[in-house]
Amino acid sequence: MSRSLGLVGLPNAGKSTIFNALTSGASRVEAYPFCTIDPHRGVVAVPDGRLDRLAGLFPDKRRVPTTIEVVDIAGLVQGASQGEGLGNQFLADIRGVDAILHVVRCFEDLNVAHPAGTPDVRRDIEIVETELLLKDLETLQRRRERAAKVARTGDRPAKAELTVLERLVQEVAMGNPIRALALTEQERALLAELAPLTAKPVLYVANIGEEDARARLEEIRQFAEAHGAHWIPLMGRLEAEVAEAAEDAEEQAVLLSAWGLTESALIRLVRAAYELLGLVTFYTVEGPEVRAWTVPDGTAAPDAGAEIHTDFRSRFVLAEVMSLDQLLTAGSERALREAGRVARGGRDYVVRDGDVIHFICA
Ligand SMILES: Nc1nc2c(ncn2[C@@H]2O[C@H](COP(=O)(O)OP(=O)(O)OP(=O)(O)O)[C@@H](O)[C@H]2O)c(=O)[nH]1
Ligand SMILES: [Mg+2]
Repeated sequence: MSRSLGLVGLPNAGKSTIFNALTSGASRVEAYPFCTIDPHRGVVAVPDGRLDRLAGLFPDKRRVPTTIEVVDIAGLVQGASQGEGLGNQFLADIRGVDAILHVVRCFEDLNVAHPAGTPDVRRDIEIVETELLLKDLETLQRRRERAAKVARTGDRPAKAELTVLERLVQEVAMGNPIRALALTEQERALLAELAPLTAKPVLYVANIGEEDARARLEEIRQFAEAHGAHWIPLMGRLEAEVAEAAEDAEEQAVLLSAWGLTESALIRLVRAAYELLGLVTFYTVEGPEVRAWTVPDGTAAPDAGAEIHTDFRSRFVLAEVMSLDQLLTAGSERALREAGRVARGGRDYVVRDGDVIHFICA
């Protein structure tokens, strides 16, 4: 299943521009059915040099990259949590994503209105986060009222839930996002049900124009550091123009290099998002395909197999595991086998980034 990233931010921060940079041209996965469903959702192929090199060993097989979904979410204004602007639609959109790409406007342009006059990194970030916090506060308070009512009847679980909710309401009311809290098992279980917005991991994306943005980047850097968060700068409009003009990834790379950019926004964002979400990539060579798959770091082999087919979890017998680097050096699977470098993993084998796996199933 593809992971999804939601572009969130103030109106005119450049979310749709960045969406276009990520989903147009070479990065589109045309065969993917969701690609055309909705102009605000795109499924893109994850650029992966290792997959390309692996596929080079199997010239008659099709290369199938793993995918990631990007969602262009409507701009969020002050009061959005109370239904201002486009109201509550953005909430449903944010609830559905695995991580938030918080787009922060760093470009100057008098022709592009800013909802608060002029860009101010810290204030702009805070407007957006405050709305998310207010929405979570509302969710938690509503649940607290319900728990309080049941607790008055002497119900033990409701009393325990009420205690948990009291603390969470207090933290969120003080402006602490849920992702910043150290949670107990009990809190975690309750939150899994409530799916609060501020529990989602966030990556700050500084959208810079062609003018000097050093002062704003420094502010973002400091903000992110103080909050233990990741951030990346990118030139959204330039990247969108290049992605639209280029026929394929190679041409895109050539055009970007003229601007001194060595990697596309997509490559950099995907890498940052994988790190943020703790994801690893493993590979399979089966039938007509050489294919990349994404799983959370720490996934055991039967669960990784279930990405391919749900049956694989129960039918799992063993995993034959090769390291992609060793396979590339050996030049063929056969050479690697003869050198005795194909490992066998049981049900408790934990998949590592860069594994090439044959799943042996009953
Ligand atoms: N000058 C300049 N304009 C930019 C840059 N990036 C985006 N824009 C322009 O800013 C305007 C708003 O960009 P969008 O990408 O539509 O912004 P958005 O965040 O999707 O806005 P909403 O959908 O209204 O929330 C467009 O006219 C873009 O062309 C930039 O780096 N420099
Ligand atoms: Mg937009």
